Amino acid sequence: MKDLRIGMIGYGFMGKAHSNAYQKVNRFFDLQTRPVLQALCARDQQIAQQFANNWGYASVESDWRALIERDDIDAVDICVPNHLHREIAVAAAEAGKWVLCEKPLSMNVAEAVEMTEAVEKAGVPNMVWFNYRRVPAIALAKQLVDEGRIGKPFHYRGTYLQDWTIAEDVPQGGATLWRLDAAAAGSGVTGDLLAHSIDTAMWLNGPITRVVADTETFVRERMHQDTGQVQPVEIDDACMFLARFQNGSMGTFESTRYARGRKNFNTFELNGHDGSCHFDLEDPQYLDFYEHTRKADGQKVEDHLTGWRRIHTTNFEHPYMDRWWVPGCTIGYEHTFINALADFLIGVEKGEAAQPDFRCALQTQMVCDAVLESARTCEWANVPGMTVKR
Ligand code: SOE
Repeated sequence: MKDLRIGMIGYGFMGKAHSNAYQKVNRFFDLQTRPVLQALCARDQQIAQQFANNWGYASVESDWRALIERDDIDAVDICVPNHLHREIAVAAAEAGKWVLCEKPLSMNVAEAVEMTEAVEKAGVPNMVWFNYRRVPAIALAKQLVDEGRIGKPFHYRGTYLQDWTIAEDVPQGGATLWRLDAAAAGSGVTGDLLAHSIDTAMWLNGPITRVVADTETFVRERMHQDTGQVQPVEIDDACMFLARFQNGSMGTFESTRYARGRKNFNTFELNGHDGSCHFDLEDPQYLDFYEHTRKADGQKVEDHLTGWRRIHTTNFEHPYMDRWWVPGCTIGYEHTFINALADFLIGVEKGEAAQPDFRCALQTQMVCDAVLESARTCEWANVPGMTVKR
């Protein structure tokens, strides 16, 4: 068993989710690597210490550069607002650290390219925490695609809806609300929510080649917590786009933070010649599957038993579930991070980089940038072609 000494930068929602994964991964997965919570870094020393005490970090730092310089840190985990990802990731890679980065990888493609080149030049293991791939029901959808059960794909439909920014007096900037500040976030729902949808879509259905998009900012001014001033809101509150996939299928995507009642409504449906599947994160144990049924001779038919099947993805045979509880007992949001970390560590141990790594997340960033460009120009935007492992 080899220790992997973690230097965590950030202490918010994702700092907790990742710290929890480091603590639990060895209890549920057989690994040769053991993450050790070595240091927690946050600008405010008192907050850093409180977080470190609560989660069991051995030490604290208030400057990420000092953290990266330490010889007793093997891997740096970036859980800070998006505008800080690039500088930290590049410095960490140059210092020879493994780099794990919260999504989206960066503010834009130019940054993502620089970060990808830095980790590849340094030859350090790297990954981006697109955790939803590790929901058993979504991983099962991938298995169905790979098994040929969906067949030639025609349509992909992704939605990611929330409602937490409807009130006009929600400020921008500062803890968690930096997501409303374009200077810290880069974009609104496109980078924060659609990046998840795009990652899942391209994992299941291959590369997106072109898009046409429309965005809206419903609340145009909000008080900024850093300045106390009412400032323009520069992020997209909502975004809808049409997409074409390389395999010839058509896609629609919709995301907003103004869908009253929708808290974390992340759904997709894929329709192919031989079947369809549908997933909804607000009901995450289930994958809905429609199979164009087969006769014994292999012919496909519809008959009186044909219909959608709700698969409760808790059998030992379902992805990840042989690591958790007995059939019928569910896992939840936190476990997607533990599953993601396990895949990453197993990949490094086997010498086969687990996906999504930085290069894979760069392709997602290319789609995000194309979406925002199309919304600006009101024209279709091409996504640069690139071959990546997914
Ligand atoms: C935004 O509200 C958010 O926290 C995203 O930043 C996460 O990536 C998503 O998983 C849940 O919603």
